[in-house]
Amino acid sequence: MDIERPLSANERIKAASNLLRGTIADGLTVAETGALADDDTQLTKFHGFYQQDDRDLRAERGKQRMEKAFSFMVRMRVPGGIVTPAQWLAIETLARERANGTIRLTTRETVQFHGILKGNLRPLMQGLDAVALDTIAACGDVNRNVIATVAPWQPHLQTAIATLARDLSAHLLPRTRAWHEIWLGEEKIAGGAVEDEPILGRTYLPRKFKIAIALPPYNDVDVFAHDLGLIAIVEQGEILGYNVVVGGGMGMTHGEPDTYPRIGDTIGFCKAADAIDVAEKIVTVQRDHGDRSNRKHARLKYTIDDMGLDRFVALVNDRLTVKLAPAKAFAFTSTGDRAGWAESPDGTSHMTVFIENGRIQGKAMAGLHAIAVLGTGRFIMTANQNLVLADIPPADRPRIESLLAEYGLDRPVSGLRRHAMACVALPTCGLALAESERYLPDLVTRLEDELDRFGLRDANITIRMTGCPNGCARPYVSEIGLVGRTPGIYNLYLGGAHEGVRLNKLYRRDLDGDAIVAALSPLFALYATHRASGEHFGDFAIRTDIVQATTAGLNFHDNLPAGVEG
Ligand code: SRM
Ligand code: SF4
Repeated sequence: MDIERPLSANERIKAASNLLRGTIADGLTVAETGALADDDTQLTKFHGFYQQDDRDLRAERGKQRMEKAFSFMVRMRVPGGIVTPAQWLAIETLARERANGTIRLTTRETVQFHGILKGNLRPLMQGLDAVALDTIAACGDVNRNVIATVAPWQPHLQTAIATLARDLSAHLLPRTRAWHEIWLGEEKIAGGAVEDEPILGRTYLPRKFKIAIALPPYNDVDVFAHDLGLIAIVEQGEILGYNVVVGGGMGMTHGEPDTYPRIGDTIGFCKAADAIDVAEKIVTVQRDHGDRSNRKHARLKYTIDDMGLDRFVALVNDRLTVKLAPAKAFAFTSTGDRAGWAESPDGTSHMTVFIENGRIQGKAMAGLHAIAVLGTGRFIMTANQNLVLADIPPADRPRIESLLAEYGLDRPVSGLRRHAMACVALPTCGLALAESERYLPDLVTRLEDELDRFGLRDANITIRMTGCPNGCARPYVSEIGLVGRTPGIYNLYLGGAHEGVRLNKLYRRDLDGDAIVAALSPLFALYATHRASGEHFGDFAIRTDIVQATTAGLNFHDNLPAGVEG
């Protein structure tokens, strides 16, 4: 029997917010502070932005008794990650004029702007709206940006899944007009008409909710790391429907074994036409049964583990007109992005541009500007923080090739670097315990030297770093995972599957950079000499007992190597 527990503070804030309005609009006019009211900083997430402060400056400003260096991070909603060159140019202008001059591609196929001062929030939102972009529900207790496999070289299938991503995002979007009122100055609803939230409910979801759509053989979206994953099943060149995966998630807290990353469970198959209904019913089961007391226990993964998968599936099927059918067979080969150029049967070409940790600035920004000005093709952001220049007609390809070369956007990188991801972390992320984006490139350089010693420069090994255990770069499904503990110190995880179908396992605690290199170098040596043909590093780590396989979120913290427990 459920024990009544008090609702979390966020539930109170949502309930009192008048459908996400709070006092945000008033707070924008207060010139004495660069910040917003505390409760409003929870509500702004639903509008797609976070209040932050520059952590590099925190101590110094504290000493001088100055207010923290407040600024805001704004995240766009771009289902499927697709923008036009004209939209790209607008994003770039806004980054330069209203933010810190950089564009940050995220692990969820969108853009974050950093360093926005309070007075620049409205102009930025209006600038996005002017090119048909928005930030609605990019953060907060709602369905987030829906991501989808990036495979423009299969145009017919890519269009189908990108359309589903857009439709899902629109269907599950909050219905409140708060965003339009506050940021665009839209008239308040006249005549006392009552807005409602028929799907999400007036206090929205208990926690964030994330959807990914994968198109085998590519698991470039890490479909098993999502609250809801849809895996396209293709027969005779058409998408028949989707396998449905539920309860994936990455976040955990150091030292709290009740929190854990989890790989989603496959619960069945639905026809393509039913996918939106299936998503809606899964969302509403989570809305009604998710934990609204403890936010660390509120994601769908815990709802499922608490009630049991069978009961969860029964609840979903009860709400569905067309019940889930048995799942169908499929296979994944990788989680990474393709390298370089690919061609479609219709003659168009697609170039995957490697963007280290998604940060675009300086020469890379100038190069992408020069390409966008040509107005050809589309820009597609990937869930691996890269950018695909898609649908380039044959006549435009030579010009783009020369621009890529001129701006260094086609430089070859090692297998490790190409499969590396780091979260933002310092200086903007308020939750960071250690560096990530600013540190991983140097660490990869050191690891490349080790890989070179063993002839492994081209080995495709996934490595992901986060500055804290929340898992924003999905480190727990990588072959090498590094998770920040304190400044300069990381836990090292091994044994994730290259295809993103298995969690990794803690291998060593509390390592600094030297210790990380010292721990991995002998394993690279063993891998070079003892791997089976085609065997990936993560599978090798399991087969050779370097770590035990993690078979479910609930045993992520079990069976650790000797000396690592406790
Ligand atoms: Fe994340 C919180 C950045 C993808 C799990 N994430 C944050 C915040 C907003 C910090 C905060 O709450 O104050 C970070 C802002 C940093 C900054 O300064 O910009 C942040 N998360 C990011 C991004 C930008 C990482 C990146 O380098 O690309 C990604 C933006 C995605 C997007 O465009 O929507 C990002 N975050 C993820 C992912 C990966 C994914 O979704 O595929 C995860 C793990 C998957 C999952 O959700 O389980 C993730 N972020 C979290 C969590 C832990 C959630 C949990 O269930 O425990 C937090 C903290 C929280 O929610 O309390 C968090
Ligand atoms: Fe911040 Fe932690 Fe997410 Fe990195 S993983 S961006 S440090 S919340």
